[in-house]
Amino acid sequence: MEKQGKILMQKYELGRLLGQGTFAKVYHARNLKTGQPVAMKVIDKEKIIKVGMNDQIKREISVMGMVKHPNIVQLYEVLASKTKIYFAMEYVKGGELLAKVLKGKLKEDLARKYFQQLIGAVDFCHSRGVYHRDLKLENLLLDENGDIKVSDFGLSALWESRKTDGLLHTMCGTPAYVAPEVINKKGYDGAKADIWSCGVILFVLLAGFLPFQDKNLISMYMKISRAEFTCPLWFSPEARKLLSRILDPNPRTRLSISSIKKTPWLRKEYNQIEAPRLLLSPFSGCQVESAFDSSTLDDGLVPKNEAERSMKPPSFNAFDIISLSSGFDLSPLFEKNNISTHKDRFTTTREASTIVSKLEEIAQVDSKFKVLKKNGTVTLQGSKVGRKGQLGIDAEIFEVTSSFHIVEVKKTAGDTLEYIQFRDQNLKPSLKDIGWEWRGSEHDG
Ligand code: ISQ
Repeated sequence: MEKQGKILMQKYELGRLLGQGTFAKVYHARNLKTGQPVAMKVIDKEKIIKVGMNDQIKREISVMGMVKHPNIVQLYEVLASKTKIYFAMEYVKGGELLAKVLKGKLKEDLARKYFQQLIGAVDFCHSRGVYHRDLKLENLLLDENGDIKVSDFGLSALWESRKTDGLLHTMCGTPAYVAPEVINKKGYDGAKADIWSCGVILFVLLAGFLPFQDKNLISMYMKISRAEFTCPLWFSPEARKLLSRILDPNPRTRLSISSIKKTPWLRKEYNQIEAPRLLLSPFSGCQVESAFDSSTLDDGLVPKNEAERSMKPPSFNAFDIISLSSGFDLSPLFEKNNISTHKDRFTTTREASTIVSKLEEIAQVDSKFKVLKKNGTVTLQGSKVGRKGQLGIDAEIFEVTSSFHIVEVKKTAGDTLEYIQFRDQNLKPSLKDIGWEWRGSEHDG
């Protein structure tokens, strides 16, 4: 009989170690109920706090939950214990692209295919304001179909370079993929810095070695700053031209993603995997659809077209989960100084439609509020004028998993005291009825 691994939260069985960094370990794991294999990233909260994780890293963690793309390792779920944070991610079978390159340079057509997929994934993230900031070959995995999956979109800053043997050994722990403006600490555009790293990756795929290498770190910095690199003889003229426009030390004149996509080298046998149209809002399943479909919307708010109809509420991301988990509340760092806002959070295992019905029910007691519904937000508009005008309340529903929602209730207008009174006398008791749990308030400012 097979030895059973450690059981995590009665949900996953942990298996072998897949990778290790300073703050995190990745294990192969299996969902006990479905049997689905996952890559489980285990992060030590204490270690992160100890080193004074900067704002950027905290923000980056949030990114993982926001991006769903066929060429990006997907985050399925975030779990948290007192001391650890667990990211259950898509398990990618085919290993690292690095291992393939270590065996030798790739043929131009294969390098093109990987580069097309990489650019597609990066473009997808950039168009949503998400930047990787640490793109390198080690972050590119291969799935069972031989397609690329970019890992650590969001967590890369937590990883230290791993030791590898062979051809690319010297690049570990070096700024080999880092754009000149990042090295020079001038303040940089995340999109242009990622594009530079993509250029370095393309060079490595085609050459089998790094474009900027030197035993002396200062000399290496100099080479990067001046974009001093030489293409091997076997590079085609189109590939050379593309690389010279991507590895441009001036971020302003460096090719943009849209220009890269138009270049003859990339367009040849263009085989980008199409990303589904709406991937930023994983408010999935028919439960949400039914909660917000036109029949339940107020007249004035019925979506007019398909694009509007597909607008769904955003999902809570990993950062929010971490913020909510005890001893790791980072939210005050990110909230705007706006003294007029007051927020409360509730969690529930009920469906989105039930949440909406309950809010409607509460609003209609004593005809206190008019209810408007749009894009995952239920707006309660006070029907009476209070001390500071009509009370306005927005309740935003976020899907964490299909069976777990967070409802963020926010005062948008009117008097704070009236809001608190409504929350404590109407909202909290009614929500308790259906098993909601109040997760605390935030008063900005
Ligand atoms: C997914 N699958 C295999 C290995 C992994 C390593 C890090 C992040 C995600 C992964």
